[in-house]
Amino acid sequence: MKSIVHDKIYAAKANKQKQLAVLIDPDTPDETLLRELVLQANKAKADLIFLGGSLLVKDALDASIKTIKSLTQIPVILFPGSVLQISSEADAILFLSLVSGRNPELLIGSHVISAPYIKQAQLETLATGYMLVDCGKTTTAAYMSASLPIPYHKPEIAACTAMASEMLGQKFIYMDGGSGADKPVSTEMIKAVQKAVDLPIIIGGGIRDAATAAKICEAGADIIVVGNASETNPSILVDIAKAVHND
Ligand code: 1GP
Repeated sequence: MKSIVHDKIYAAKANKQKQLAVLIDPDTPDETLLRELVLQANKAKADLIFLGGSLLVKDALDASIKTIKSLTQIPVILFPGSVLQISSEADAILFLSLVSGRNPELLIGSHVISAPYIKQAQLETLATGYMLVDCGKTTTAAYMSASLPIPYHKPEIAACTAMASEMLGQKFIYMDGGSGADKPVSTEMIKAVQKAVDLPIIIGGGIRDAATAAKICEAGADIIVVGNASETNPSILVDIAKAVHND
């Protein structure tokens, strides 16, 4: 089993280096914006590119990866909203268990269906305990997963969920307010999870500026994910990266 991306993330954590992941929606309306996002990700020295979405309406996954890969060396990691989002063109896939929910399909069902395809594609798998957190509005992720997110003011639920994920052998924790969340996951919740586990912690949803990214890193996040804000203004990535990398 490959572990190139896994090792890169763990090495950065060991060196106390925070990382920036740029989330790209393969449905990105036009190729010009896709190219601009990748160019700004390069300029920002972003560490990872996540690619995926809770609901995709175009069949553009492979084509998007080819475009991205023609423009950058940054590893492309699938962030799949469903079993349809698998591509051998990517470097790795977040093998997500939706541990905040109690939907068996997203805890094991989809994994069984996708495992042979992932194996055939020779994709590196990143076993991830994925938690949706209620950050103010019903997101596509919460709706599509038919699951209840963790309440915003319940850091102890997040901490216990992260602990269980670590005990089950997950290698990463991803706490997500969902794309376009009104506000990011609270620093109290991030601190509680960081105290509870030794795993790299990925935080996404509603992070729109450098100051917020810095606060979230300080609370214990190892990887900051930025999606919506970069689509609206790709050049914000440079500012956010400076805060994340502490440049
Ligand atoms: C969503 O964590 C990601 O799953 C990123 O969210 O689009 O709000 O940055 P935003």
